[in-house]
Amino acid sequence: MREYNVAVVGATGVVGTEMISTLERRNFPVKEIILLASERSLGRELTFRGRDYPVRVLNEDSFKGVEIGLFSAGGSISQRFAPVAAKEGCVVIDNTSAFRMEPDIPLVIPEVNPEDIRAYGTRRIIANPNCSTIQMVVALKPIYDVVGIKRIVVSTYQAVSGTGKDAIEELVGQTKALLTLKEVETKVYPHRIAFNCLPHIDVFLDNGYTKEEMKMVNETRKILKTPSMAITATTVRVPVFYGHSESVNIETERKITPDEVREILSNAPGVTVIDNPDLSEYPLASDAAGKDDTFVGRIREDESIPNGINMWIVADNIRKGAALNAVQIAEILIKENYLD
Ligand code: L14
Repeated sequence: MREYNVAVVGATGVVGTEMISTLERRNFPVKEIILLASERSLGRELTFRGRDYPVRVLNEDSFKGVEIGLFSAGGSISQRFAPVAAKEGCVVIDNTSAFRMEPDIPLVIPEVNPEDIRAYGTRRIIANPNCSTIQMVVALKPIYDVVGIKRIVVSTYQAVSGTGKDAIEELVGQTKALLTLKEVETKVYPHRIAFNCLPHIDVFLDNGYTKEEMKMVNETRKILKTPSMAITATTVRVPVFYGHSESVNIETERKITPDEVREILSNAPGVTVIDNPDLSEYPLASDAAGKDDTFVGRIREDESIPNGINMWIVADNIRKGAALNAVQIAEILIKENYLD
């Protein structure tokens, strides 16, 4: 079997390290792994398949001979280096929001629109959607295919790991400080995240929504190819380390019962239904962390309208929300022979 030279950009980060372990876990056909990060990580080594590899400093010459680039080092790094990698013949799978909404860049969830991958075309960049978008659309697409969806109302409960290591440390530090009556330091987020909920993820836009909220709206429309679907989002940071949870309300075109939704989702790729309220069984971030699937439960009728369904959707934001989705895209590139 052919093997490929794979670069991980942002290799020392929360998503980067998960990308490395995902390549390993899924037995991705890696010929050579190239680990790239900023100067801050110089001197570090990371393990891949039992061997230690040095972390190299990302620069203009990093992509010679690289065939697949998994980028997760922030939007400005992607803006600058994804085109450099593409010029060297590398296909970039970009985990940042830098290119997602550009019309000639595919935005892909493998369970939803794998056929869009082949159109990476001249720019040689494929965008990985936002973590909150991915898990919601993985669960909604099978329902959309059967009865259509008119409107989505979503509120998220997002883990701090999405922001990175500093945010994980901030939640640990603040929790310890509060429990030992010490002074609380706040650096990463504008307010204390420990024992709190912050209705603020990414920056605020002119319309009063956050950029994270508008990513959910615009990315969902692009992936489903429904440019005018009614979607509204409220994204909230909660003191959870791994796993995003979402309360999702949909209004469908045609009537569907909760039993039918459970049946459809039980057969949907990448979805596990956990819905036994009598036994207090429903998806939890603490159970989803470290797993690949998207978990759906609390499926029930929205009794305030004729065709409404409510549900609770949970996934590991670093796995399906980032690293796993990116590696799945790379797997399709290979399997379908989309790489030249
Ligand atoms: O990829 O949780 O658009 O702070 C940017 C915000 C990822 C999550 C993206 C967070 C997100 C991140």
